[in-house]
Formats: sequence, structure tokens, C-alpha cells
Amino acid sequence: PFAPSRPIHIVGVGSCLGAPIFGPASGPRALKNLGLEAHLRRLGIPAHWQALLEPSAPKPPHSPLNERLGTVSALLHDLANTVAGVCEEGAIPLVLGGDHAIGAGTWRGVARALAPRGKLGLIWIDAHLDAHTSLTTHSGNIHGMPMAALLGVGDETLTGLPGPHLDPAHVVIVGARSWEPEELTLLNKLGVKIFFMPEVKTRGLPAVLADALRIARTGTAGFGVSVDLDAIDCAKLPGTTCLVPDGLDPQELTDALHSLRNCADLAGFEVVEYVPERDKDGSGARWVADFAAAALGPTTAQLRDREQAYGAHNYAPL
Ligand code: EXY
Ligand code: MN
Ligand code: MN
Ligand code: MN
Repeated sequence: PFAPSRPIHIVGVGSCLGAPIFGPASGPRALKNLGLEAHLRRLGIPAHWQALLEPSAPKPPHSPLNERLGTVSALLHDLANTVAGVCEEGAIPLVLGGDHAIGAGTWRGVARALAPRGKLGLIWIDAHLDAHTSLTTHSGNIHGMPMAALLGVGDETLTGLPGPHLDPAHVVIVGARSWEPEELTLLNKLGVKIFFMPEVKTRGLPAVLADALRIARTGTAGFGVSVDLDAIDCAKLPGTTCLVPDGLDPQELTDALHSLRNCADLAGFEVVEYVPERDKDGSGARWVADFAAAALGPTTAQLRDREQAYGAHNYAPL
């Protein structure tokens, strides 16, 4: 009696290869054990846990950069293939990190699946710009590089995946408040739109997200959203790798992400940098679930149809 929601296939990526700490490697397994899949299904979201990818050889974060790049590269190929397969099945990948280096694989996989129909737009919600290369990085941390790699700039290990790079005209960053000069120079040269945190505070997240959606959706076949948990104010979400003050409010982000569920061209959703051992009260995991549910829940029309069929508080079981 009502249009079915598109299935959500969860792909966890238990990697800390891009981060300075081990913590994010255990993020997706923790979310799985906390029952994220069942939680989403109770909300009427047809989610199923498809895969938990792990690096072939988990390397200590401080091993040589070249070694880490090689291991990350293999993981990115695996991830991009998995995600492209999910998209080709007609499902939406929900990718859970792991550190943000995985973004360099997720969105190449989505872009590859979408390529016959057009380009992929991308909204990157992050305190950082993630636009270093192995030549400009100050820290040597690969999670500071995925944005550059997606745009085709940087080490071949990160840029050399099959499928198209992203078009900077359809890529937008929201919430930036911590970067190094080389990153800003690169993104300005390429023409990537950045909404810095002061503008988000002045205009409000809904207005900024509406602008970001126009950039990512106009002239593309679909778009994705990548949420780095450090976009949220670290006082309100300490369960993440990089603690950056003066960020987004998690409830305001949840509310704003509701606008995604009515976008039929939403091609993927990613949440990264969850660190369970820093999430002492479990609120970080609840926010991850809330962000996913807000973005991927039943559309307004589907909810109306269900209410007509079953009554407002008595939805059909999945
Ligand atoms: N720009 C800094 C660096 O390159 O080390 C910080 C990068 C943090 C990246 C986090 C995940 O978004
Ligand atoms: Mn599947
Ligand atoms: Mn990031
Ligand atoms: Mn970040």
C-alpha cells in the first residue's frame, strides 16, 4: 500500500590507519554490538549489516607513512568495490568508520556506480578540510588527506582507485574551523565551496545546509554526505579522534539532517571517527544512530501512507 523505503546496507570499516590513535578502529564493531541495525529497523528503516571491513595488516598509527599508505590503499579498493556493489543493488550504503581516510574509498565507489547516470556531489561535514597530500601534511596522518584524494590530488595510493574523481564544483565542506594553509590554498584553487563555522553560527545550520544541498545536487546524478564526528563541538561529543571546540550542536545537526530523507538522489551516508573508549556515557553512539536515522528515515510521503494504512503509532513490522 505504500512505497517501500530504499534498503540501507551498513558497511563498517574498522580502521585507524589514518589516525594518530588506535581508537577509531573499534568504532564500527562497537556500534554493531550496541544494536544499531535493530535500532534503525525499529524506526522503520530497512537496514541490514552487510560487511565489517578491516585492514589486512593493522599497523600501529606511528609506522612509516609509506607502509600505512600501502595498507590503506588496499582497504580503500575493497571498500570502494563493496560500496559500488551496494549502490548497484539499488540500496544506500551507510558507511561507519573508522577514521576519515576511508572517505577516499567510500565516495569513489559511489561515484563509480553513479557514473553511467552522471556526477556525484558531496557534502563533507567536518571541523577540518582533510585536503593535505603526503607532500604537504604536517602530521603524517592520512585522515587529513581524503578530500584532496577524492579530487584527484595526492599520492597514487589514495587517488588511483578505479572510477571518476569528484568534480570540485559539486563538493562542499560545512563546519570548518581547523586547517593548515596548504589545504586552504588547494581547495581555493580548485574552487571547492567551504562554509566555515562562523558563517554556520551566523546564518544557522539549516540555511547553510540548504546552500550545500544546492551545490551538491544541481547538475549531478546523486549526492552523498560524510559526517566527521569532530564537526560536533567536542564538549558535546567527546567520543571522537580529534577534539575541536566551538563546533556544531548535535541536536541541531540531527534536525538539519532530516531534510535528507526526502532526497531521492541521496546516494550514500557516512559517519566516521567514532571512538568508543572516549564515549564514556554512550551519548556519542546515540548521536551516530540519530544522525543516520534522521538522514535515512522514511520520507514524509511514506510516513503519511503508513499512517493511513496502520494508524499513526502502529506501523507494519519490517
Ligand atoms: N589537518 C590536520 C592534519 O592533517 O593532521 C588534522 C586532520 C584531522 C583530520 C580529521 C579527521 O578529520
Ligand atoms: Mn547487500
Ligand atoms: Mn575528517
Ligand atoms: Mn575532522
